[in-house]
Amino acid sequence: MKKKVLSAILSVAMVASLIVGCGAKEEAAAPAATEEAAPAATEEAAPAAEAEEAAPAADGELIKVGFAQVGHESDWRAANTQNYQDVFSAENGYELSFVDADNDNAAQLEAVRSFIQQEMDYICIAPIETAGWDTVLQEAQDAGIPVLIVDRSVDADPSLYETQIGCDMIKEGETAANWLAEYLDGKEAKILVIEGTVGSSAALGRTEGFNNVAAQHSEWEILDSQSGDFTQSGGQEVMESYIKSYSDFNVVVCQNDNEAYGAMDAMDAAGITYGVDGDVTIISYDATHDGLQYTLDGKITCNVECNPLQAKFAEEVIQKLEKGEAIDPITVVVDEAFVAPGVTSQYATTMSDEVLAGRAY
Ligand code: GYE
Repeated sequence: MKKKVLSAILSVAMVASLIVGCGAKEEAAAPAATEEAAPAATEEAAPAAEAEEAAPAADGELIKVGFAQVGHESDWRAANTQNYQDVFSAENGYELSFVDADNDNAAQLEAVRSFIQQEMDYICIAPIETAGWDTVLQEAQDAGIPVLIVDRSVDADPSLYETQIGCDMIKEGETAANWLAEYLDGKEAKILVIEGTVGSSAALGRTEGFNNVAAQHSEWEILDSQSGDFTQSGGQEVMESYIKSYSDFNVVVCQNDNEAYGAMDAMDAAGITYGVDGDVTIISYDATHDGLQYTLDGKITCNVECNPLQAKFAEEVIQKLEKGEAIDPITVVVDEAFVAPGVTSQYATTMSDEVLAGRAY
């Protein structure tokens, strides 16, 4: 099992609200709510400096924010949760109510309804799926509670929420495929895709973006595309089944780093070589610390970033709303991509020890 020290540290920091036990991050934990986030236990995921400037509400009371989080499926998610808990701290003027929906749509809707009942000042939702949000968003609007859609997007009427903050998933997919075209330079590709959670904007967008570019390459064939649910075990299971069904493939696209770890385990067990010196080229998304370590090691050849440190953008929006200032309807969190040493690309930065050292999550 490929694990990392930071995950373990974060797991300890979040044990009260999130994780059943250290090293058991893929076992289902019941959705849990906490009043006020535990103080950060790590330097690594420290909040951005801007967060420290946040002022408490004008009347001196803490601003009540409910955060309906997707779950704890990945290292990206753990870093995103920690970042919200750091930024929306009591010291910064907030009372954060955090719910881990454990990738369960019904639990996430219930969390939002309970935030409405508790009369939160603001509600942040990282929607598991894009669909099914209109009714509950209308309920929040009727209750006069502003909603911020964070990380992933929804397909609801934008007048039902204040703003959407997140990465451009379609662009990430296009970056991955543009890089692949540059890398293969006209060579044939037989591609297996391990998608993220079905119906999530992260999976939909990365698939759409990749396919947009793939459509221009008649020398590419996408053999299969199945969901690994953004988890390591999901990535491993899908890869094991692909290995049984397909004997001839040379590219595996994993829609997040954790799926890539599982896919690498499956290929190791089957004696399939991968990476810059192997038979199979792996593309991953997220560019978390461990993902970039594998990229530096030449195992993942291209890793497209999605930055989980997004809480400061939500905090900025809330501060503006507190002051009655105008806000942007969309904030796009900027990404880049990274490639293994020895690979150069117009789409990506070549990995080095320095780049890895700068990656805290
Ligand atoms: O890529 C994955 C996580 O929504 C961007 O969700 C996020 C995705 C991220 O589980 O690791």
